[in-house]
Amino acid sequence: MIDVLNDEYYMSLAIQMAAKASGQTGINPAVGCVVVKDGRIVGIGTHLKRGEGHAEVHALKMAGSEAQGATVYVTLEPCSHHGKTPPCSDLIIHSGAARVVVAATDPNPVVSGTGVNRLREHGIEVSTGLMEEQSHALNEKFNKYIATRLPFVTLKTASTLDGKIATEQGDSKWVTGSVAREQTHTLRHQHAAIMVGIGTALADDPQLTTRAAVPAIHPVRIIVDSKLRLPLGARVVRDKTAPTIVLTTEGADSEKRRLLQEAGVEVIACGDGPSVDMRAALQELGRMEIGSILLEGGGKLSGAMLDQGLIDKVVLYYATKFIGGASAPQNIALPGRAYMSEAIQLERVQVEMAGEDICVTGYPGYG
Ligand code: AOF
Ligand code: ZN
Repeated sequence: MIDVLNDEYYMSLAIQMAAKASGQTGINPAVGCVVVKDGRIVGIGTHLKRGEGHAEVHALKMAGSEAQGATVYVTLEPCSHHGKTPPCSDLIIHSGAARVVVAATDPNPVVSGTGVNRLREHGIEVSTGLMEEQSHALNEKFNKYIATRLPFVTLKTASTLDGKIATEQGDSKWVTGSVAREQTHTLRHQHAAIMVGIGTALADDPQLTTRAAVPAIHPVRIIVDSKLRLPLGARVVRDKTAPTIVLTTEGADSEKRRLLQEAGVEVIACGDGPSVDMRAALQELGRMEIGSILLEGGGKLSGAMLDQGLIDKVVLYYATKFIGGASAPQNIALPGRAYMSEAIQLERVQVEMAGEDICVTGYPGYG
């Protein structure tokens, strides 16, 4: 008999554990696993780092011989392939577990249903789909990257209600409050890279590091700089807190390129046009195993990428203020549409408060 309530109880624990490790597994998914025998939790595990044990490995090790006849709850289909680690489905089979409850199947083309099939072939009862949505939400970056080899791009902005990110005089401290700023650092932790345009880098000389209340990882820093205007004295060049990549064009000054490289910056030319070919750039970053990018401005780069259909998700903070100014910079400078029918429609929209600010999240539909 399948007891859905019980199943949800354990699966939600597995989801919670996975959620806490989200952001630290690189291009791998965040996965949690709980092993239950006769009404007792006998093993728990989370995938913590790419190249190290999968969630099932830790949980089954803890369970030991108690895994015999047990139920295994896992937020992602157990793998069936030899990657950096051996297949989890074989481990489950050898453990003697009787039943496996899976939240989501693994979109990795080398797994994709074969893990579940293997378990079934060995007489293990398998059900899938419990809390699938939560598992998907946790792994939206992995799900895109593993299927396309392109990084998942989240656009984050912080503006006034009239869409301004600074005043006409350039003052931007602070647009939003401390809660929104703290959440931004969590977002940084959850992405492999932070990206900004050269305008933002010149205006703010940002560090682009993660400064959250809980321990956090610094993403790779990416500056989009078609003419290599980034000063050698910029903080992202001088401080060695995290690697820095500059995306530029073939036509950029070769001497400046050499100087930046000497200073430890990786310079990548994408396209020979006047601006960086962002589609080619994302392909290159994907090849470098950068699975997710947090785009933090400025408005022109954000608008151009949204226009090209390169943004997967938006997180837009709005301070409940107006500052106006025709020349005050805009959060998203999207090239104008002639007709409402050409608007980019945000889908799966959620609105919540972040302290005193409004946070709108959603997924641009490019259909
Ligand atoms: C699982 N449990 O906890 C995770 C899985 O290179 P590897 O060996 O780490 O394999 C990575 C792939 O394994 C990854 O792309 C995804 O398909 C799956 N991740 N599978 O059974 C886990 N993290
Ligand atoms: Zn595995």
